[in-house]
Amino acid sequence: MQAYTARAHTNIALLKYWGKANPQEIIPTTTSISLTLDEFYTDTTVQFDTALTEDQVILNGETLTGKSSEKVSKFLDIVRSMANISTRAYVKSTNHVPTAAGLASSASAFAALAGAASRAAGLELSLEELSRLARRGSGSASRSIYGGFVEWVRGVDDQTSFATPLVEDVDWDIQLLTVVVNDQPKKIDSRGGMQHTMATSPFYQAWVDNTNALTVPMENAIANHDFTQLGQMAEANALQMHATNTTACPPFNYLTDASWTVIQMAAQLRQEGIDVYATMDAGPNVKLISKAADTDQIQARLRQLMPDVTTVVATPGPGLQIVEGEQI
Ligand code: 2P0
Repeated sequence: MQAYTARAHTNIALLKYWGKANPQEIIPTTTSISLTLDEFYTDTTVQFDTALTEDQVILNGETLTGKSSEKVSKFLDIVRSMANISTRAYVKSTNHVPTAAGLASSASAFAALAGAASRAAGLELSLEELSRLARRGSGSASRSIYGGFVEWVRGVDDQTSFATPLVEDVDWDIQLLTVVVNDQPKKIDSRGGMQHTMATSPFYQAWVDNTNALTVPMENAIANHDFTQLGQMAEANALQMHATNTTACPPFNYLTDASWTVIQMAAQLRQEGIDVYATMDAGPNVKLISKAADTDQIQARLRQLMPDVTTVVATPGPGLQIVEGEQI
């Protein structure tokens, strides 16, 4: 069968997904809103081949085994059942996401895999169907089907839970400046972390209610290019998400002293008139929602406070691309 290659860009949530109403089908408890990034993406080639007796998965030049390869095979099983085939596949994937930046790669990985695998299996899925399929690999992947600002409507089941674009071509000044802090704490993966928090934090339901109540205000801030409103809501939502982790039982925490230094730096810069806000995911790195015009000032302050820290600037990026063959 013909090989297909897809490129999907990663995304960062401004309104977060943190918990599943249905873990089997990955139906979230909250609607989330994200920005797809230009600089970081995954390229994945899939070819189904009757000569194979099992799926063969190569990530960044290394053959995957064990749990990681099982996760890909399980996802391919969904595609095979949709296409009514049982053929095994050859999957070759390259992540263009700097590991040190700690930016999520499962979003771009499963969006690219959904695109390449579905086409290689002979399916012609709509973007809505691709978003639903990508969601079943990793929730945040549902949003990486589209470029720009994207909303994943939580829905209630497989049919109703998918992402839609809010603004695909972002024509105003907004960027995410990732501050890569060095002191990586013990890793708790997001799947396990969100499940534990949901089961044990007494504040979890309050977080869900607050997040869902922010959906329309955040849509409006994006439509109005209201950077300040958007930044304020995103920072509050991120801090509230992390508060559910520190109030889980037993508690855990992705944020370190270095993360807090950056969060407090953003607050100080705002007092000095620079519009900059922090958002954090399942790790200690802080993404500063900022304007290109302020990059130099933000980086200068960072160098004063944390001389060894590195930064990665990312701007809004495009949606999924799929081509025939092994090159994109
Ligand atoms: C998000 N995160 O909205 C949130 C904020 C991390 C913090 O989506 O279990 O890898 O595969 O659906 O998508 C990371 O979780 O989790 C994530 P699964 P996923 O971006």
